[in-house]
Amino acid sequence: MADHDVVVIGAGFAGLYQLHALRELGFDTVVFEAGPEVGGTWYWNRYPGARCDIESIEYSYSFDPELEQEWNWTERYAAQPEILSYIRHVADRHDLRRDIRFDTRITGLDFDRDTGEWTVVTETGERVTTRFVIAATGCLSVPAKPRFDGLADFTGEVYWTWDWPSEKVDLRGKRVAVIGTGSSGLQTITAIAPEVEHLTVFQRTPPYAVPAHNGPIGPALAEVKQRYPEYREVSRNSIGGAQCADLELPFFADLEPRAATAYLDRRWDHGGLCFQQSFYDLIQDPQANELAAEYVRARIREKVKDPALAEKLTPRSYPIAAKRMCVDTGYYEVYNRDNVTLVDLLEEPISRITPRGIRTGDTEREFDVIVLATGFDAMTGALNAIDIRNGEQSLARRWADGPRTYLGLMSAGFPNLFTITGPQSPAVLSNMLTSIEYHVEWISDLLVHLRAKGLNRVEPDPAAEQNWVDIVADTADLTLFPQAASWYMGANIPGKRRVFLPFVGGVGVYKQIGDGVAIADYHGFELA
Ligand code: N01
Repeated sequence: MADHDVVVIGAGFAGLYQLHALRELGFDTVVFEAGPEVGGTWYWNRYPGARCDIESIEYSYSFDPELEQEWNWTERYAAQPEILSYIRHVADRHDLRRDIRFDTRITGLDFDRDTGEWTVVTETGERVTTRFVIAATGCLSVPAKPRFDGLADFTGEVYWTWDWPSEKVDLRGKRVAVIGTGSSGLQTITAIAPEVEHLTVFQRTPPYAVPAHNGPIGPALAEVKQRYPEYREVSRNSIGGAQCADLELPFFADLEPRAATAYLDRRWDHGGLCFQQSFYDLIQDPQANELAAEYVRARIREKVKDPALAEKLTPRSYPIAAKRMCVDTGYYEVYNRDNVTLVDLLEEPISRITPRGIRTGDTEREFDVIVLATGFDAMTGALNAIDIRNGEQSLARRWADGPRTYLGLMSAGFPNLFTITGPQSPAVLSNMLTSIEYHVEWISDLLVHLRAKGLNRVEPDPAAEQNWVDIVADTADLTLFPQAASWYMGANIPGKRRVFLPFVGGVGVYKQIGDGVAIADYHGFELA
């Protein structure tokens, strides 16, 4: 008899809801969390300016209607401290902490085919057995740590955005370097520029950033609270798991040029990631994509006073939205400040970090602080960081040529092991909260179904899995996504096989497939 029915790994948004859902259903469930507190991503990523790029009204749980009514977001896009307070509040409200083992990193999972149990191994060597394991380990939780020669010899302070100290870091009067201009870098740069003596940004690939138009949430929240159930239903059936202010989504080819630009204007003025839904086929039609890309380039030229600098900040080498777009609050304007310098690494790559600063070519710039905002080993990193075995094979080995899953939920040969927002599900292409809730509820329903039938084992049929792997790859190939060297493709991790990791078909389509599979007696899964 196993120690537990279910072990959940991770106490972020996904793990917490999974614990709550299974506890309500009467499963003996325990959560292991590597950190000392709930929150996952939102616990660790506390760098200056950290903020969600999905609107607060959407980036919240829908499973608890009272919580929906009682919680009051203050801003259109919540900052990290507010999101962490929310997660803590949920943990307290549902008394979740008593079933969470903090400061306990899981390093191994071993499935015994004879007993049908998983042995879960912690960093300290403790072993716990369980019938089911649910990895709620996050999509962007294992940092990419690019090698910078000399970093260890730097005599100043070094901070990684994903592991920012919890105590205040005083950057006033300091010469600060930031390496990386994805979402984390961009938010850090915008927040610290007014504070530091001098900021030098080391940019390799310029991002496309759209304005957030962030501000107090105002009456919008009260209005949505009156119709939250219907509102959520629309989001669950949308492309991205969140909705745009106007739901109209035209095909580019149906629009006259002036009308197409008017759509871009509307989205730009509204702000946020909905810009990439200006046209239904923005990420498929190269012409639509180029129009949107050129639109952003023109906006950058408007915002940055120095034309040569504006050009360096202008993305040209990849389609817009093929790398995750950034949502900014005054990012480009930062470069109009006298205390900010941009170093274009395409012109002068970093040769090494020296004890006093950073050397590019023959130039050495001196710094007091280096901030690294260099991204994550996305989607598969956290799973591959655990030695997951089924007696014969390791999951990492099986996934050497890219993840192999059925619906992003399970992998053949690894029974009773689920992933929440795993690779080959919409996950990072969606509002994570919508996708998390869908997976938690889908997995919970399946466990109830197994229990009701007196069954205790489930795994994908290899043919169904192959089919899904093909669907994920084929649909991605219909888009412009593969044209960018992005973390969606695993391109930021040396040696990682380049395959498109999430499912591009959208949250609503994915839900239809997932619901259909469940209704058809879990078609494509072997239940035993
Ligand atoms: O990471 P990234 P991130 N030398 O991979 C550069 C979510 N998120 O942490 O593009 C020099 O996007 C790299 O350059 P390049 C969101 O989904 C959300 O910023 O590889 N530079 C790039 O500029 C996001 O997309 C929020 O050429 C190097 C940067 O580092 C995802 O997390 C906030 C380098 C990495 O950018 C990841 O974002 C934060 C090297 N050796 C994160 N290696 C919000 O909700 C890498 N770079 C707003």
